[in-house]
Amino acid sequence: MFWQKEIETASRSEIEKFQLQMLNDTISRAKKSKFYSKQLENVNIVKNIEQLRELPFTTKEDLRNGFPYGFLTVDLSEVVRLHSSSGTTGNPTVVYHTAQDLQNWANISARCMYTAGARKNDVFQNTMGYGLFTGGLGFHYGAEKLGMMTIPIGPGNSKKQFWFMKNFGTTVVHILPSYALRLYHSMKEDGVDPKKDLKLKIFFIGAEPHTEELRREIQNLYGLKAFNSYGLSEISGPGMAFECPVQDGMHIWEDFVIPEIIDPDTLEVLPDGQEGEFVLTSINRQAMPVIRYRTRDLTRIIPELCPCGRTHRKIARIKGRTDDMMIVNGVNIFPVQIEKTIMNIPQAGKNYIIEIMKKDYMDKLSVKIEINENTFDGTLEDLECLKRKIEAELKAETGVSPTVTFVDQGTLPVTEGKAKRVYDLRQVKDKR
Ligand code: DLL
Repeated sequence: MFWQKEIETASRSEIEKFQLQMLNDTISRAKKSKFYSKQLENVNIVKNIEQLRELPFTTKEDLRNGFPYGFLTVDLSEVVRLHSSSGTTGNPTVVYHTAQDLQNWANISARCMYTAGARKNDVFQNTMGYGLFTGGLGFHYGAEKLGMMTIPIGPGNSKKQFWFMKNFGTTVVHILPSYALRLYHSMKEDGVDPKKDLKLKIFFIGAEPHTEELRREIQNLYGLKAFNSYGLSEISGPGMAFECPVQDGMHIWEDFVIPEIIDPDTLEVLPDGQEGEFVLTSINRQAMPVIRYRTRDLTRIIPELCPCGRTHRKIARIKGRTDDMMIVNGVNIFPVQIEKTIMNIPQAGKNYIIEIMKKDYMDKLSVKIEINENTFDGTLEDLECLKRKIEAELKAETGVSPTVTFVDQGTLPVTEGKAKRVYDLRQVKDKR
């Protein structure tokens, strides 16, 4: 059931045949929503997959503008869950699921895990966040579907993590790549050697950009295989593309989504092999399908067939993004969220920069703000109070804990033209 040979090794023409059917079903379903009833007003039936290119794109902005129910295709009574983006700036993007959507998502997640070698007798520890973020619940149900004993431990508390690993013989772990490194070093501090003391075999790593080098390091430190996992909340969450044992690119499950790569400037569809923006059409979603959704992620489709025998095409490791979204320890943040918080505080000047660094293997966000000498004339204690107030507000806004430092007015760099606010000092370089 988890290795669906007929589907996963189907020929290109067979794949296109079922995709066409699913795409047309999706279009007629999507037209029940307020947004697509207008957007697809003149679209009736698509006769071949190529014609997908003629349909308009959907953007994150559209989803925000459609808040709260503009994309919903079913009666609210059919919806059994929602997931939503964090942050309070503007409308969040909210994604709705019917019971069938959750079933389909669990099935595709179970397929990913099976592909990487996880089996019913494995013990699965899920260190991803449970809640509005899709990492936790998404793979939770896939793991249970596969029949693994599932430990819904959630993120953080490293000592507890390896206590569970040791006592319950965890073999498979779902983890952020940045946290995998941090966890290893906590183990080391406590004298735990994962290679000797634990039974770990497989890590699923994803939700944030990481390099091939980092993957290799994780594999070497723990003595296991780490599989890259890609997904986004707008199309369910984790499980959309996943590595097979060949570990050279992630299979996009083409019975769940139709992938395209476009030039982000001209919006032209690019041939397989060329790098551009990843665009996805969900063809197996009920409550809220999206058509030609611009993910803003940069990658390319690998043209060669995979030696594993699966015919669903693969994408290369995600290279970066075409927008300014930052991913800090797996949490998605837009600079505008930080700007809005600062602008609401009169004592803070208007010039600021955001730095992201690595410290103790985790991402650290720091915000340097010029003090406004016209509106701030307090003591050093007042300054400390102000710093804590801004830090608390930034935490409430972004969900991470940034450090605020004040600098004198006029000391931050002033760029000509578009201000450069974000300095990502993590050096995510990529070889693929
Ligand atoms: O991050 C879903 C997920 C959870 C994927 C757990 C994998 C594992 P969002 O919070 O909506 O959903 O963020 C989606 O994260 O557009 C990419 O920019 C980035 N991203 C996700 N997976 C990877 C990956 C989840 N393997 C956004 N490599 C996406 C690089 C990734 N970036």
